[in-house]
Amino acid sequence: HEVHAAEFERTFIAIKPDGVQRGLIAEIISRFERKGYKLVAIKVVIPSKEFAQKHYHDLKERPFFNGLCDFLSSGPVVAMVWEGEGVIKYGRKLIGATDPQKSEPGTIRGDLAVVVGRNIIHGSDGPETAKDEIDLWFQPEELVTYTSNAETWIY
Ligand code: RTP
Repeated sequence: HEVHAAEFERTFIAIKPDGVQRGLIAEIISRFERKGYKLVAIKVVIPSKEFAQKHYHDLKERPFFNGLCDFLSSGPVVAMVWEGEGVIKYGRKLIGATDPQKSEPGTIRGDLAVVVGRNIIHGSDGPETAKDEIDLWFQPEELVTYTSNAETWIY
């Protein structure tokens, strides 16, 4: 059938400062790319603490909130938007459980991280948060709509 980019969902994925400092950018991007998802926005940013607090506003009552926001703003983050069928839910599957002690081998956190406070990557947990997070991190014109030739073979 005919594939239109508009029918695919989008999710926000961020490589946190630990993933960047450990040289895991290409490794992480590669897993989403090989799966068949499409990169539609990417940039490197050092978020301010205020920005990190906005990103994690849902967790502001948690005891680890302050440390988490300090950490996210401690260095460069690779902010991305990935597009594809089921990418929000399946992206979380590629990432693995929040606590790397519990994530399965084969997942990004299972293979590449050890503790929950340094779990190298973030992914939106549902359609509403995906939309909110994309809007927080990106201007609309930073998102690129295009058809890749591979799509006709992936779908
Ligand atoms: P994420 O959004 O980053 O994929 O994580 P999540 O939904 O699986 O987990 P969430 O509960 O939303 O936590 C967000 C991030 O907070 C850090 N965290 N630290 N006990 C702790 O020290 C603790 N618990 C959570 C993690 O970096 C987690 O990814």
